[in-house]
Amino acid sequence: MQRGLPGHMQKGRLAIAKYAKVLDCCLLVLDSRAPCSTWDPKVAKRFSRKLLVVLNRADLAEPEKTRRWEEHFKEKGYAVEVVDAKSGTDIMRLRQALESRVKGTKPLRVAVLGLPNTGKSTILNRLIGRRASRVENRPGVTRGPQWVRVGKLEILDTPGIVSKKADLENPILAALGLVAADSQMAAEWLLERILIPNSPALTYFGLQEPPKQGEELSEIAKSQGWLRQGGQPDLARAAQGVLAAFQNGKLGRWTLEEA
Ligand SMILES: Nc1nc2c(ncn2[C@@H]2O[C@H](COP(=O)(O)OP(=O)(O)OP(=O)(O)O)[C@@H](O)[C@H]2O)c(=O)[nH]1
Ligand SMILES: [Mg+2]
Repeated sequence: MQRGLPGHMQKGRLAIAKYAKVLDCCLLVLDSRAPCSTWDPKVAKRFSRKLLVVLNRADLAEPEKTRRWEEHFKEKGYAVEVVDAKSGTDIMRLRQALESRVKGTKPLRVAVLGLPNTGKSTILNRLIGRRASRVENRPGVTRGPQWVRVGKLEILDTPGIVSKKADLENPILAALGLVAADSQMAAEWLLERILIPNSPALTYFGLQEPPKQGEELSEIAKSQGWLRQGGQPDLARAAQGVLAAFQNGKLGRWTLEEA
């Protein structure tokens, strides 16, 4: 057991070890905005050629950078599909990629793995065409592994797994809403990157130009009227507002990591 991780995430990892032998394929669900931070080297090693990389949330990432990430994983020898599971874009291609792996009459056993809140249950629901698994916009929603069958596919939804304790402190993962870390730290980290000239984030927050480094959060708090009693900027409120807007795509499409 790894210390410092929530209980069901540890159990999730043990369950995967148990199921790995019976699985024919593993969908490793990555967030297209941060494919490197959401990559799981242990899962990749365990499943190797059985791995199919899913670049999800393509609707929130920069298309050209997503193409580069797709190439990157292909060059490493992995099968890759780019999807937006929320609207269902390109899910058909993912289903066909899975069906092409079916051999004879035996069902293909597929697990959906990835960090919490990457969209695993949404992908499963899309693949099977109904709401079999609960979906919510917060990490830790799926509590235990669950098998669902559709045609010749037997799909296992799993609880999101944080494989490294460092992930819990990674500002990128916190900015994406995949782990619950210090939101002020995550918002500051994010704003330094996205409050650049011509950024849609500037327009969204009513700023004329990028604030000085270190003053981003307080400038936004002032422009949005997020103030505490006495008129001081409410930085905690501003951090929540910034992260929510970013995670909902209101600040434009961003890819935070380069291939
Ligand atoms: N914009 C966008 N949102 C998505 C996409 N896929 C999933 N979501 C949203 O992301 C949130 C999390 O989705 P889930 O399917 O519950 O994520 P999960 O990986 O199963 O989460 P856990 O069970 O907690 O590990 C939900 O609000 C989904 O609607 C996508 O491609 N684009
Ligand atoms: Mg889930």
